[in-house]
Amino acid sequence: MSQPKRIAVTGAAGQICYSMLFRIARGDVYGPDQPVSLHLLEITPALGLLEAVRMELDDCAFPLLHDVVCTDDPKVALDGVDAALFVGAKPRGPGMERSDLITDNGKIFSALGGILNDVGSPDCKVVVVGNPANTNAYILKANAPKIDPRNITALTRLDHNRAVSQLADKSGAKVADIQRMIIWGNHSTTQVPDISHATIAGKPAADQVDADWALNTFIPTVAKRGAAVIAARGSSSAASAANGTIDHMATWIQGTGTGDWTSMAVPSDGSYGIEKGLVYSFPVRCTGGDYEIVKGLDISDAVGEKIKASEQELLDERETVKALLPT
Ligand code: NAX
Repeated sequence: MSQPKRIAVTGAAGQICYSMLFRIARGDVYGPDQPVSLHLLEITPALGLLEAVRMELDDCAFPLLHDVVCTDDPKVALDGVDAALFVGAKPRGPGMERSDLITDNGKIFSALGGILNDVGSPDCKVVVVGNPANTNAYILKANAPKIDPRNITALTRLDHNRAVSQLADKSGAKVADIQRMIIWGNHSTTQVPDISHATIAGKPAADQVDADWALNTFIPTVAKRGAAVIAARGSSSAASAANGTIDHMATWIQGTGTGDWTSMAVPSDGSYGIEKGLVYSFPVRCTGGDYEIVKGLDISDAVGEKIKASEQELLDERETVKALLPT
């Protein structure tokens, strides 16, 4: 068997991680032949709860789980890891928007970015889940210049999966028949779920659902799904967020498969006129452990306007957190 891949996970005693760690330990990110080590980070008051998570991981006797490190020291958690999943942050409660969290959570990511810069491996693959995810990833990236900036990403795969599910429901198709969904922009209510290039069993989705639904029902339903889950369960999405995070990492590492793409928030290279460096969700193809933004897609005026509005929100968020960005 090969050397274990080391995966750091922050906020490891929280609700998303309770749905996620067991699946990582079973091989859902790196595949069924790759041993893994988990480096679990929590704040000091949550270490007791984290110990309970470790006990349950032990009790599963996962053949691929090489070892588990539990710590409240980010230097220990992030030291030389192959992947880092930044989940730990304050979650949204009822009636809160993601942006309400921006200042409190931004500070966590500037501090962790500095530590990742000191102890992280330059090619570590990073996904930020803690909200506001895109801007937290931006802050992390700005504070970790030694890490390959292309490897600092944020989660919009949950939104992508929500979009696929809504389209399947509306069209009566199977989820497995849907390809080439896109989430553009910020993981927020300005995100742009876009079926313009999606296919259902190889045929254009846009021919199978009406355009008014795609613009005026589908987009807000997907964009506000997080708030709908909070309203229904009194706390934010956990199992589906864990699943989205695992999908994000597994697709990045194992590939998108023939003809398909996925959505990842990645540093913009200027594609589609989006400001370079902003962590913005694009359609991406993944192969060989790397990703590339899908280029040259036609964008309608209606979608184009929304794409720019989501970019503007990210520019505004960047302005709000500028004190956390090194000059
Ligand atoms: P929980 O409150 O259940 O867990 C968060 C954990 O993070 C807690 O155990 C806390 O002690 C820990 N923590 C706080 N600060 C930390 C730090 N500096 N270092 C390490 N650990 C720290 O929240 P949970 O429901 O797991 O949500 C975690 C984050 O994911 C929240 O910010 C939430 O808003 C965000 N989400 C992001 C989603 C996305 O698609 N990008 C969707 C789901 C979720 O809303």
